[in-house]
Amino acid sequence: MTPTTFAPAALVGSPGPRHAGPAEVVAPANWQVVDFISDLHLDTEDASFNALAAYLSSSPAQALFVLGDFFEVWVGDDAALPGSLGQRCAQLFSAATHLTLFFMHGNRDFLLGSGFMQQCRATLLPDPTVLMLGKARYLLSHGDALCLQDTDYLAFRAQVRSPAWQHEFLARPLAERQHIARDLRLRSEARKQVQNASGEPFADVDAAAARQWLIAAQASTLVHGHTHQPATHALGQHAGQPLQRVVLSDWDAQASVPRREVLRLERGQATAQRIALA
Ligand SMILES: [Mn+2]
Repeated sequence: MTPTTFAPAALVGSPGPRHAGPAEVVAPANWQVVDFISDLHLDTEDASFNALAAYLSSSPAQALFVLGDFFEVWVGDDAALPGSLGQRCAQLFSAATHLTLFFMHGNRDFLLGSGFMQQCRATLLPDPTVLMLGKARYLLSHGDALCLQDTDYLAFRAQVRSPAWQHEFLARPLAERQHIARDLRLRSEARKQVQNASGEPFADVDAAAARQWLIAAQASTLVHGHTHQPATHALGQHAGQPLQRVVLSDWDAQASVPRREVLRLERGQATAQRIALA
């Protein structure tokens, strides 16, 4: 997928025909602070929505990357009807003019399209994408494609990410798409309960695959979400450089201690910070 062209076009480029690799975002010199969020799973204007609104109006960052599953479900940009959650979120993003905004698809909101990006004044990035901040190269991903043990999901993913499936799905009436999405959610919940009862751990990012992605992208840090297991994992070394993956937290307004976390990179600082929003 080529990125939509809403952000300054010079920021997003492909690495060129001479070397294969992911798309790249080259941070301009004025980006001192870059933030990342993912897995808000918004489906109502709850406390997470309010925290997001406060964050967007006050963040010291110059850029925000939303690495997937911002919405619990997205059935097409035409669902952002006046007064809907989608449109209210687009209003928040478009008002945050001090931020350059990027979105990546998650497994829930993979149908976010160029119409919604324009409403948000955001740019949709392919998964994965490299962010170059000074000399540092970060590989950004939602993370679902790296959970190699989740073979049922990967088969589903291959199906629903195909242009033919999406074209056919988006041609259906909105109400029908919402019905199908509800059905898929119920089935996914049921699957989760079976898995919980079995005591088997949920599929996590495959370390060898993550290393391969990093090496191919000439990056040392993978930043991803999806697993809802915030942590930093060492991934050994390559060419004398330590490799690692940094996992974003999900947001949960219902948790006993509500979770709403931003991962923050500052230019020239080796370590990312985790910021808990009030
Ligand atoms: Mn996800």
